[in-house]
Amino acid sequence: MGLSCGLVGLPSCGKTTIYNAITAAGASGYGTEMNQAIVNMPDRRVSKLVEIYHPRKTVLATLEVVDIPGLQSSPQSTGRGSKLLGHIKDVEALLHVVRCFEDGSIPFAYETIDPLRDVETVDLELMAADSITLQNKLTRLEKKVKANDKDAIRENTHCEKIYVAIQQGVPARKQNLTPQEIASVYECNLVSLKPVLYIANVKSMADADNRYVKALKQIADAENAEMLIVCGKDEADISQLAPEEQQEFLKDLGLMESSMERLMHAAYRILGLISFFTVGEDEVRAWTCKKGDKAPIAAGKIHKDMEKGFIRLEVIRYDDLIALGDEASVAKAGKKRMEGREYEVQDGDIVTVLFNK
Ligand SMILES: Nc1nc2c(ncn2[C@@H]2O[C@H](COP(=O)(O)OP(=O)(O)O)[C@@H](O)[C@H]2O)c(=O)[nH]1
Ligand SMILES: [Mg+2]
Repeated sequence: MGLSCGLVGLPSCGKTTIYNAITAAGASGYGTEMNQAIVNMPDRRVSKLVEIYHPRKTVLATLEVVDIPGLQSSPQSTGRGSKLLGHIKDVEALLHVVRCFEDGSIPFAYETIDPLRDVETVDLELMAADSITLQNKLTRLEKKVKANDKDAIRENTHCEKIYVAIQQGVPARKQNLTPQEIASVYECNLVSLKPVLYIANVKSMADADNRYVKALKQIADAENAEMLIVCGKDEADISQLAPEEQQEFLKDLGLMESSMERLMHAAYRILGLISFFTVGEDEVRAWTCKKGDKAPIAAGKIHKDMEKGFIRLEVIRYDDLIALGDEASVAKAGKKRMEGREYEVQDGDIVTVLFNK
């Protein structure tokens, strides 16, 4: 495990509120401390599989969500927020919450609501941190470059290029970096390189197309990022209710599913994750792996021995199982497959691992 995403954004944009909605943890809104939780990945497919197998145990995939407070509205000094930036370094993706609601009673750093200004402000702070990281790396490389070390010279060129673009105000994730350039700054763990999911926090779904949301959508589109609209406050309240009641309220709000469910799925996507399943009377379980992971790696998520002694993978597709009703029918239809070490596990695969113990 260990993959996590962090909520970032200016103070009072709604991070803790949304964290509460995701985790139903009821964290206090005022803390300057970081909140952190392992959250179950909602997955309707698991519920369907449970209807088929009636397992004794059901386990969902999980994702770590961190509520990172403390980004300031005016990044002037370099030292400030270093602890916070450390937390940002620890997460693999950023859920960037942007205040898209007007409410005079809720203090905010600015008089006005302005998503572009807010996003730029947060990006500035991320880039300030990356500047320092890159400068340090460039200093470390100096000696080797002078000694004509080929690798160091290449890394130096890449780091300088990224550094210069950051000075011009372009976050690393928007620099269209090549795989080689990314490799050169891999150890820097640049925060402005982390994938971003934008979250437009609105008061109600009636505001879903207000001008602030539109402005944020433009920002997201310009960098090929996703944007989700959530009613942080309402969803946080709803998450405290019993599941049946939650459905009622969501309907009242005109929502089919909790936007937290959509949010979690989007976070999964930007982290490049997929789910596969193991099924049986004992347990129905969702597992997480990276898109593109080969069969032995995915099997290793279940048990390290399965990776070491991997022989092959029996795979059926979730959709085939649902369409045909049971495993025997899937097999009869010729849709049960045997896959080897080179097979890339797909989202929705139901697998059995054959391995040497
Ligand atoms: N009206 C309204 N208020 C919200 C919404 N989201 C958050 N708030 C309020 O805004 C204030 C700041 O939210 P909080 O989550 O603590 O912001 P954080 O500083 O980003 O963690 C709290 O009083 C919340 O109740 C929303 O969608 N609508
Ligand atoms: Mg907070």
